Amino acid sequence: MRKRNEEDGDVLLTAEDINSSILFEVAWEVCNQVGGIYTVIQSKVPASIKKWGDNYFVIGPYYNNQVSTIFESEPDPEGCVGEVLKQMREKGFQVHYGRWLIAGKPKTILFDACAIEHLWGNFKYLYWEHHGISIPDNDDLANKGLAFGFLVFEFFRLLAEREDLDQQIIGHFHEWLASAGIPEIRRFELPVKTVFTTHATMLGRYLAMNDSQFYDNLPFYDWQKEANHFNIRHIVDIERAAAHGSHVFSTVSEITSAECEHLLGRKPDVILPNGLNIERFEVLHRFQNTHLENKQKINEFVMGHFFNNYSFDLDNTLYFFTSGRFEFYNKGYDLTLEALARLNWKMKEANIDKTVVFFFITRNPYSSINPGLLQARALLEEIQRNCDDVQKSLAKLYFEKMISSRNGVDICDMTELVDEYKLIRLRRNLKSWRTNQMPPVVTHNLIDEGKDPIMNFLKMAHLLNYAEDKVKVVYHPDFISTENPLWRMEYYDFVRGCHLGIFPSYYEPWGYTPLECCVSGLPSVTSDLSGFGAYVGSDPEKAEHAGVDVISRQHRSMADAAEDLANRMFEFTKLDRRERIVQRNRIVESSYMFDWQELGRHYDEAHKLALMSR
Ligand code: G6P
Ligand code: 1S3
Repeated sequence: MRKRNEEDGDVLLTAEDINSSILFEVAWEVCNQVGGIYTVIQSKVPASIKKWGDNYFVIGPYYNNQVSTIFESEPDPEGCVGEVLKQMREKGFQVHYGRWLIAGKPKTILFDACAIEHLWGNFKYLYWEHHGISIPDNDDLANKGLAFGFLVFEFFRLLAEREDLDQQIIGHFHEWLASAGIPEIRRFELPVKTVFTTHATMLGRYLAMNDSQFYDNLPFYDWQKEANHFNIRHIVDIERAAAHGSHVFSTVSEITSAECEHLLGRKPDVILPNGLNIERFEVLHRFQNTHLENKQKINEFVMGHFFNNYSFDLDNTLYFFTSGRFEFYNKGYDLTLEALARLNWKMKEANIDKTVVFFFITRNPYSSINPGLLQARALLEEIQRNCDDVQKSLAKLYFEKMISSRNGVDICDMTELVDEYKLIRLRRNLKSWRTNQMPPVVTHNLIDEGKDPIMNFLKMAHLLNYAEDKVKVVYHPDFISTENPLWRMEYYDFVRGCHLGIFPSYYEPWGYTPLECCVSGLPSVTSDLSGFGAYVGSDPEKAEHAGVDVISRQHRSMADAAEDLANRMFEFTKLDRRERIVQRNRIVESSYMFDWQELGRHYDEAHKLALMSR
């Protein structure tokens, strides 16, 4: 490709570039939520449409059981794209066209890779013959990704063949699962400008999980040996073929760029930091109320979880949390746990008159929600209903008695107005609710609690929700949702109701969680080994405004980093309510820095570089 030349000053995408091109953004997570890439594409759509208008499409996989609620079919669009979709159907492929039902409702093409399972063997043979890459039969996902890659390639081949197409085609591919078509596009020299963005490297993720000296050893790994060792050679091969085959290669952060250089053998041409669609997040002037409303919902959870055994002052309780996929070391759960044990000790020593409830929100196999917790929650709701009932009847009787009284304001003893039966019912409720059993740490029955590293640490550290602990822990091995009977709230509302996010990752190409805190007005702690942490931390003033505290993990012992994290949490517990409110206001005001309207310019640069490439 033609490398960017700073002196040219010509990397700005112009209106003419946009009018004369069609941009197809291809990702496995279009209409298919798996992880962080879904957030990238979905949040970026409004800004992409604002920039590209009608010349913007997204392409993803078709999963029958998943698309029904988020995808709406439409007749094929007029023009070349619609014609190609018809041609593909005539060839026997299952192709869907419509709108992805998210903000911006982008024009969406979905290819069904499962419907052509009979062709997978063929694709595998071709891929091996053309690129020397062999996909094993037992990796179902890789096979689907490969078939999807061939469908995308076929789409671009037919589109590029059309004589009535007078626009340049740009294919922007995200992550290895969507990128298998790139080497084919290049092999056939299709006139398609390709951009490949990797959001991590597969090998990096595995190595970081298994090597505590990952960053020091990065320049010295033998990628083939390691890929074979972890049994992910075919994925690394696809990743490398896409990285080397694309006109423009990109990733989400400097830290992952270094990883790409060493493990994939190509340095990314451009870094594409992730943003968010800020408007979606918060009506700015309301956000303090939103915090309070959602905190009250978390209070209900906490009452259901703890108060049948002992209680504490909710007005002096702080909610801290971490969340993400269950990668114990990569997400820094080990460091967080160590810091929590230290925080508990520090708060007790300093006699801090507050309680911290720390939530681990992640996903780990479980058989069911702890039935005891469900029952406690149901009983609590019944107590609440019965209290409301007493309150209502009392108000009515009190009112009637008062207006019929001849003794002025000195009326009656209220307790005599309450129906005996209702009081007995309440007493019974309370008796069956109270328990001597300690509030559990984990909310679900884990499949393998004996081997669970969070549980093992907590047991070893005796951080098990004793009444005297200042730090309580709730380990919730599932994501929060409105369908979950323990919560009945959305994850983002949960975030808004908390006070502090803790994300000291060891391996994190970007890391949306601290960014999500920022746009919700919450301060957070992250590490210099996360892409976002390093990005925001390179400008301390910016980091301070955004409420992001970046702790150093690189070249530092675990004990040292844990002490640092514990101290930062400890300092937060000393803030009073007014200080927290002021801090939240400042943070939310700075969130515009991470809006796609601002960060989308990096994507413009990648697309311009692609258009300039030969
Ligand atoms: C928001 C509300 C206030 C409330 C406060 C609680 O700012 O507008 O009415 O007192 O949240 O803040 P805290 O940090 O104690 O949860
Ligand atoms: C990846 O998802 P993950 O959690 O597997 O992509 C995300 C979006 O770019 C990124 O935020 C995250 O760090 C990566 O790890």
